[in-house]
Amino acid sequence: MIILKLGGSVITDKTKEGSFRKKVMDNLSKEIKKANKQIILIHGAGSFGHIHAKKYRLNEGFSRDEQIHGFSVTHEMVQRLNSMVLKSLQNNGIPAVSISPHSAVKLDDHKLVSMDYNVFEEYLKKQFTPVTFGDVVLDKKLSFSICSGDLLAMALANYFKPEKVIFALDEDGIYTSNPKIDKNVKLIDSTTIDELERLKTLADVHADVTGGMSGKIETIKNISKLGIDTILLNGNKPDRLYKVLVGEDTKSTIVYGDKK
Ligand code: IP8
Repeated sequence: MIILKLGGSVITDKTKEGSFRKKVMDNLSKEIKKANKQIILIHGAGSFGHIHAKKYRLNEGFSRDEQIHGFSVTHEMVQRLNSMVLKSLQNNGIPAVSISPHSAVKLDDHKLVSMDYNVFEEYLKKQFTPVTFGDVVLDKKLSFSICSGDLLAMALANYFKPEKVIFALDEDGIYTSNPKIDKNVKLIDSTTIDELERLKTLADVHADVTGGMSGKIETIKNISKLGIDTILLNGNKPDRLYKVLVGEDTKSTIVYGDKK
Protein backbone atom coordinates (compact mmCIF):
# COMPACT_ATOMS: atom_id res chain seq x y z
CA MET A 1 0.00 0.00 0.00
CA ILE A 2 1.14 3.53 -0.78
CA ILE A 3 0.28 6.77 1.01
CA LEU A 4 -0.01 9.69 -1.38
CA LYS A 5 -0.46 13.33 -0.45
CA LEU A 6 -1.49 15.80 -3.13
CA GLY A 7 -0.32 19.22 -2.00
CA GLY A 8 -2.79 22.07 -1.79
CA SER A 9 -0.47 24.14 -3.98
CA VAL A 10 -0.85 21.57 -6.77
CA ILE A 11 -4.61 21.04 -6.80
CA THR A 12 -5.56 24.68 -6.03
CA ASP A 13 -4.31 28.10 -7.03
CA LYS A 14 -2.98 29.25 -3.67
CA THR A 15 -3.25 32.93 -4.60
CA LYS A 16 -6.98 32.83 -5.42
CA GLU A 17 -9.45 31.85 -2.73
CA GLY A 18 -11.39 28.71 -3.57
CA SER A 19 -9.87 28.05 -6.99
CA PHE A 20 -9.59 24.37 -7.87
CA ARG A 21 -7.10 23.30 -10.54
CA LYS A 22 -9.41 20.78 -12.14
CA LYS A 23 -7.20 19.96 -15.11
CA VAL A 24 -4.22 19.18 -12.88
CA MET A 25 -6.40 17.05 -10.60
CA ASP A 26 -7.91 15.17 -13.56
CA ASN A 27 -4.43 14.37 -14.87
CA LEU A 28 -3.35 13.13 -11.44
CA SER A 29 -6.51 10.98 -11.20
CA LYS A 30 -5.69 9.41 -14.58
CA GLU A 31 -2.15 8.59 -13.46
CA ILE A 32 -3.39 7.09 -10.19
CA LYS A 33 -5.87 4.93 -12.10
CA LYS A 34 -3.25 3.82 -14.63
CA ALA A 35 -0.79 2.83 -11.87
CA ASN A 36 -3.43 0.54 -10.34
CA LYS A 37 -1.96 0.51 -6.80
CA GLN A 38 -3.70 0.33 -3.47
CA ILE A 39 -3.43 3.80 -1.97
CA ILE A 40 -4.64 6.04 0.82
CA LEU A 41 -4.95 9.50 -0.63
CA ILE A 42 -4.58 12.70 1.35
CA HIS A 43 -4.92 16.20 0.00
CA GLY A 44 -3.97 19.60 1.32
CA ALA A 45 -6.33 22.55 1.75
CA GLY A 46 -4.64 25.12 -0.50
CA SER A 47 -6.67 28.27 -1.13
CA PHE A 48 -9.81 26.56 0.25
CA GLY A 49 -8.43 26.34 3.77
CA HIS A 50 -5.34 28.39 4.45
CA ILE A 51 -6.77 31.86 3.77
CA HIS A 52 -9.56 31.61 6.36
CA ALA A 53 -7.48 29.52 8.76
CA LYS A 54 -4.96 32.36 8.82
CA LYS A 55 -7.53 35.13 9.00
CA TYR A 56 -9.26 33.56 12.03
CA ARG A 57 -6.03 32.21 13.55
CA LEU A 58 -7.58 28.80 13.85
CA ASN A 59 -4.30 27.00 14.46
CA GLU A 60 -3.80 28.95 17.69
CA GLY A 61 -6.98 27.51 19.18
CA PHE A 62 -10.01 29.26 20.62
CA SER A 63 -9.62 32.81 21.89
CA ARG A 64 -12.62 34.75 20.52
CA ASP A 65 -16.16 34.00 19.40
CA GLU A 66 -15.77 34.95 15.73
CA GLN A 67 -13.40 32.00 15.33
CA ILE A 68 -16.40 29.69 15.67
CA HIS A 69 -17.73 31.17 12.45
CA GLY A 70 -14.23 30.94 10.90
CA PHE A 71 -13.97 27.27 11.83
CA SER A 72 -17.28 26.50 10.20
CA VAL A 73 -16.44 28.48 7.04
CA THR A 74 -13.04 26.80 6.73
CA HIS A 75 -14.54 23.39 7.26
CA GLU A 76 -17.19 23.95 4.59
CA MET A 77 -14.54 25.09 2.13
CA VAL A 78 -12.16 22.14 2.62
CA GLN A 79 -15.13 19.78 2.39
CA ARG A 80 -16.06 21.47 -0.91
CA LEU A 81 -12.53 20.93 -2.23
CA ASN A 82 -12.72 17.32 -1.05
CA SER A 83 -15.93 16.79 -3.03
CA MET A 84 -14.23 18.05 -6.19
CA VAL A 85 -11.25 15.74 -5.60
CA LEU A 86 -13.63 12.80 -5.08
CA LYS A 87 -15.54 13.65 -8.24
CA SER A 88 -12.35 13.75 -10.30
CA LEU A 89 -11.21 10.39 -8.90
CA GLN A 90 -14.61 8.81 -9.53
CA ASN A 91 -14.79 10.18 -13.07
CA ASN A 92 -11.54 8.37 -13.71
CA GLY A 93 -12.74 5.05 -12.34
CA ILE A 94 -11.33 5.22 -8.80
CA PRO A 95 -13.81 4.18 -6.06
CA ALA A 96 -12.91 7.02 -3.72
CA VAL A 97 -14.56 7.45 -0.34
CA SER A 98 -14.03 10.42 1.92
CA ILE A 99 -12.98 10.16 5.58
CA SER A 100 -13.28 13.56 7.26
CA PRO A 101 -10.64 14.32 9.90
CA HIS A 102 -13.03 16.56 11.88
CA SER A 103 -14.93 13.43 12.90
CA ALA A 104 -12.15 10.78 12.75
CA VAL A 105 -9.25 12.61 14.42
CA LYS A 106 -8.65 14.23 17.82
CA LEU A 107 -5.71 16.43 18.67
CA ASP A 108 -4.28 17.62 21.97
CA ASP A 109 -2.14 20.75 21.67
CA HIS A 110 -1.55 20.00 17.95
CA LYS A 111 -0.54 16.40 18.65
CA LEU A 112 -2.61 13.63 17.19
CA VAL A 113 -4.03 11.60 20.07
CA SER A 114 -6.61 9.47 18.31
CA MET A 115 -7.65 8.51 14.85
CA ASP A 116 -10.16 5.98 13.57
CA TYR A 117 -7.73 3.73 11.67
CA ASN A 118 -10.28 0.91 11.47
CA VAL A 119 -12.45 2.81 9.08
CA PHE A 120 -9.46 3.22 6.70
CA GLU A 121 -8.63 -0.47 7.10
CA GLU A 122 -12.17 -1.59 6.34
CA TYR A 123 -12.50 0.52 3.23
CA LEU A 124 -9.13 -0.69 1.97
CA LYS A 125 -10.15 -4.31 2.52
CA LYS A 126 -13.29 -3.68 0.49
CA GLN A 127 -11.24 -2.25 -2.43
CA PHE A 128 -12.18 1.40 -1.88
CA THR A 129 -9.67 4.23 -2.06
CA PRO A 130 -9.90 6.18 1.23
CA VAL A 131 -9.43 9.92 0.79
CA THR A 132 -8.75 12.25 3.70
CA PHE A 133 -7.58 15.87 3.86
CA GLY A 134 -6.23 18.77 5.89
CA ASP A 135 -9.13 19.99 8.04
CA VAL A 136 -10.13 21.89 11.14
CA VAL A 137 -10.53 19.52 14.10
CA LEU A 138 -11.25 19.38 17.84
CA ASP A 139 -8.23 19.86 20.07
CA LYS A 140 -8.36 18.91 23.77
CA LYS A 141 -6.13 21.72 25.01
CA LEU A 142 -6.87 24.40 22.42
CA SER A 143 -10.57 23.66 21.90
CA PHE A 144 -9.88 23.34 18.16
CA SER A 145 -6.93 23.62 15.81
CA ILE A 146 -5.81 22.46 12.39
CA CYS A 147 -4.91 18.95 11.35
CA SER A 148 -2.69 19.22 8.30
CA GLY A 149 -2.49 16.61 5.58
CA ASP A 150 1.15 16.09 6.55
CA LEU A 151 0.16 15.16 10.10
CA LEU A 152 -2.32 12.68 8.66
CA ALA A 153 0.37 11.25 6.35
CA MET A 154 2.66 10.72 9.31
CA ALA A 155 0.02 9.07 11.50
CA LEU A 156 -1.22 6.83 8.69
CA ALA A 157 2.35 5.85 7.75
CA ASN A 158 3.02 4.94 11.36
CA TYR A 159 -0.07 2.75 11.52
CA PHE A 160 -0.09 1.14 8.07
CA LYS A 161 3.69 0.96 7.34
CA PRO A 162 3.15 1.58 3.60
CA GLU A 163 5.75 0.60 0.98
CA LYS A 164 6.38 4.33 0.41
CA VAL A 165 4.96 7.78 1.05
CA ILE A 166 4.66 10.19 -1.87
CA PHE A 167 4.21 13.96 -1.75
CA ALA A 168 3.08 15.65 -4.97
CA LEU A 169 4.24 19.28 -4.74
CA ASP A 170 4.46 22.30 -7.02
CA GLU A 171 8.27 21.85 -7.15
CA ASP A 172 10.37 19.02 -8.60
CA GLY A 173 11.38 17.88 -5.11
CA ILE A 174 13.73 19.24 -2.43
CA TYR A 175 16.42 21.73 -3.43
CA THR A 176 19.67 22.86 -1.87
CA SER A 177 17.90 26.17 -1.10
CA ASN A 178 14.59 27.83 -1.93
CA PRO A 179 13.99 27.66 -5.73
CA LYS A 180 11.45 30.51 -5.52
CA ILE A 181 14.17 32.97 -4.50
CA ASP A 182 17.50 31.41 -5.50
CA LYS A 183 18.31 30.80 -9.16
CA ASN A 184 21.41 28.66 -8.47
CA VAL A 185 19.64 25.91 -6.63
CA LYS A 186 20.16 22.23 -7.32
CA LEU A 187 17.58 19.50 -7.02
CA ILE A 188 18.56 16.80 -4.54
CA ASP A 189 17.67 13.52 -6.26
CA SER A 190 18.28 11.23 -3.33
CA THR A 191 19.24 11.81 0.26
CA THR A 192 18.95 10.58 3.80
CA ILE A 193 17.27 12.46 6.60
CA ASP A 194 20.65 13.09 8.28
CA GLU A 195 21.93 14.81 5.14
CA LEU A 196 18.74 16.79 4.88
CA GLU A 197 19.11 18.04 8.43
CA ARG A 198 22.54 19.38 7.51
CA LEU A 199 20.99 21.23 4.57
CA LYS A 200 18.75 23.45 6.61
CA THR A 201 19.17 26.31 4.16
CA LEU A 202 15.62 25.71 3.06
CA ALA A 203 14.33 29.22 3.74
CA ASP A 204 10.58 29.24 3.43
CA VAL A 205 9.11 32.39 1.92
CA HIS A 206 5.64 31.00 1.46
CA ALA A 207 5.18 29.19 4.76
CA ASP A 208 1.48 28.62 5.31
CA VAL A 209 -0.45 28.05 8.53
CA THR A 210 0.80 24.49 8.81
CA GLY A 211 4.50 25.13 8.27
CA GLY A 212 5.41 24.98 4.56
CA MET A 213 8.65 23.25 3.57
CA SER A 214 10.37 23.25 6.96
CA GLY A 215 7.27 21.56 8.42
CA LYS A 216 7.51 19.07 5.57
CA ILE A 217 11.11 18.19 6.54
CA GLU A 218 9.90 17.37 10.07
CA THR A 219 7.20 15.13 8.61
CA ILE A 220 9.72 13.33 6.38
CA LYS A 221 12.04 12.87 9.34
CA ASN A 222 9.31 11.04 11.24
CA ILE A 223 8.44 8.87 8.24
CA SER A 224 12.12 8.09 7.68
CA LYS A 225 12.45 6.93 11.29
CA LEU A 226 9.89 4.24 10.46
CA GLY A 227 12.29 2.94 7.80
CA ILE A 228 9.97 4.07 5.01
CA ASP A 229 11.13 5.97 1.88
CA THR A 230 9.50 9.31 1.10
CA ILE A 231 9.41 10.57 -2.48
CA LEU A 232 8.69 14.19 -3.38
CA LEU A 233 7.76 15.03 -6.95
CA ASN A 234 6.20 17.72 -9.10
CA GLY A 235 2.47 17.04 -9.43
CA ASN A 236 2.14 19.48 -12.32
CA LYS A 237 4.45 17.54 -14.62
CA PRO A 238 2.89 14.72 -16.64
CA ASP A 239 3.73 11.12 -15.81
CA ARG A 240 5.93 11.75 -12.79
CA LEU A 241 3.33 10.59 -10.29
CA TYR A 242 2.57 7.52 -12.39
CA LYS A 243 6.27 6.63 -12.61
CA VAL A 244 6.87 6.99 -8.89
CA LEU A 245 3.73 4.99 -8.10
CA VAL A 246 4.92 2.06 -10.23
CA GLY A 247 8.56 2.39 -9.15
CA GLU A 248 10.08 3.79 -12.37
CA ASP A 249 12.79 6.47 -12.42
CA THR A 250 11.77 10.09 -12.87
CA LYS A 251 12.78 13.55 -11.67
CA SER A 252 12.06 13.62 -7.92
CA THR A 253 13.71 13.57 -4.50
CA ILE A 254 13.89 10.30 -2.61
CA VAL A 255 14.53 10.51 1.11
CA TYR A 256 15.53 7.03 2.15
CA GLY A 257 13.95 5.47 5.20
CA ASP A 258 16.34 5.09 8.09
CA LYS A 259 17.26 1.39 8.07
CA LYS A 260 19.41 1.63 11.24
O1 IP8 B 1 -2.88 22.01 3.44
C1 IP8 B 1 -4.30 22.45 6.22
O2 IP8 B 1 -3.87 21.24 5.63
P1 IP8 B 1 -2.56 21.23 4.68
C2 IP8 B 1 -5.78 22.41 6.62
O3 IP8 B 1 -2.30 19.77 4.40
C3 IP8 B 1 -6.42 23.73 6.81
O4 IP8 B 1 -1.44 21.86 5.46
C4 IP8 B 1 -7.81 23.71 7.26
C5 IP8 B 1 -5.85 24.89 6.60
